[in-house]
Amino acid sequence: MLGDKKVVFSGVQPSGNLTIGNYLGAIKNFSAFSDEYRCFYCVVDLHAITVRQVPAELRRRTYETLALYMACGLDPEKNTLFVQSHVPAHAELSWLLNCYTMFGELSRMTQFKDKSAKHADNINAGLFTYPVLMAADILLYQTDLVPVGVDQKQHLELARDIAGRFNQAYSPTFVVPEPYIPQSGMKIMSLADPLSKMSKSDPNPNAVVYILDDKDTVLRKFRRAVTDSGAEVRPGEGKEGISNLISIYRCFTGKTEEEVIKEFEGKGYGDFKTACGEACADALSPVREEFARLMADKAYLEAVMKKGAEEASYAAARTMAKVKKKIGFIG
Ligand code: AQP
Repeated sequence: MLGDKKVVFSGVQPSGNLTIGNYLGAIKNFSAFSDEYRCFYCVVDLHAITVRQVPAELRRRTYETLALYMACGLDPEKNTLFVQSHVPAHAELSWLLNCYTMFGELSRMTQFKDKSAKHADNINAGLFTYPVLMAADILLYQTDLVPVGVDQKQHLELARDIAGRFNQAYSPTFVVPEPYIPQSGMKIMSLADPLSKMSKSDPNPNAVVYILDDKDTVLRKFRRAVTDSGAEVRPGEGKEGISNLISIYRCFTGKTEEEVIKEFEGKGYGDFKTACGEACADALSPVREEFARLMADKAYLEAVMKKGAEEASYAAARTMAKVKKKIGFIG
């Protein structure tokens, strides 16, 4: 709680062009909290450098991610929108929490295993301690609720364990956060390999639909999506590609599984893929337009970042003072 409101925190890494996985699993759901909760939405650039980034691209994507937050409906007057590296308390609390996190716990994180396999030439310590920084992000704001995609559930459980451990070692200090994984926040899978997650850092652009792809590109990518040799639009074993497309279609149209199956009865995969592309492109078209408008006004984006960093720093300072006192540091 902050004041009389419960707190929501979430973040997205500026580590690539944002995908419909980031949109459906996370950002699309953020604005629903703005009226009732005190909301902090962060562009987590410190997380992004666990994988090598080209500096100019990281800078550009940081602006773009902030602009996308707003283009997806987040009003900076109602939400604190900020960049993680502008609030040094994230890194500071992360160090402290490292000392309350076990090596064995971090070793079990599936994202670490996946990313170390993908970046075998750069298995840095930051990649390993990434979930501790994520715990710091969340606990710093006394967060009650964290809207994330289902792929982040394991990290959130660790944040809860760290909070509980610290509270038990001293006295209640951190709110123990709950995940908020909306029904529409299903795990969106790659269009080229429906057994792996759709990821913004996937080197195959046909595997991924980006939020900012134009309509023709979206339609082409859905048409090329990998499916099985069957013809019936229905989820099932060995039909991971079609199951994924059904999830995506449902997220964009709000239809139930039964409604989708009925709608495409007697029609082939081709018709269904076209309908998926149309639904996706139509939903994203207003986002793309608003994004272009916002990106043309860098001074405004910088003013939003500055205001957000001030608001976040103020809230973070309260938690840091409490934590340092409990640990025994001289204030
Ligand atoms: N495929 C997905 N399905 C559902 N939700 C997803 N999210 C990401 N991909 C999917 C959700 O998006 C939010 C922000 O993710 P992130 O940028 O912090 O990092 P990530 O989960 O590692 O996302 P990516 O796209 O896979 O990035 P890279 O390729 O850089 O690692 C989170 O809430 C996440 O659940």
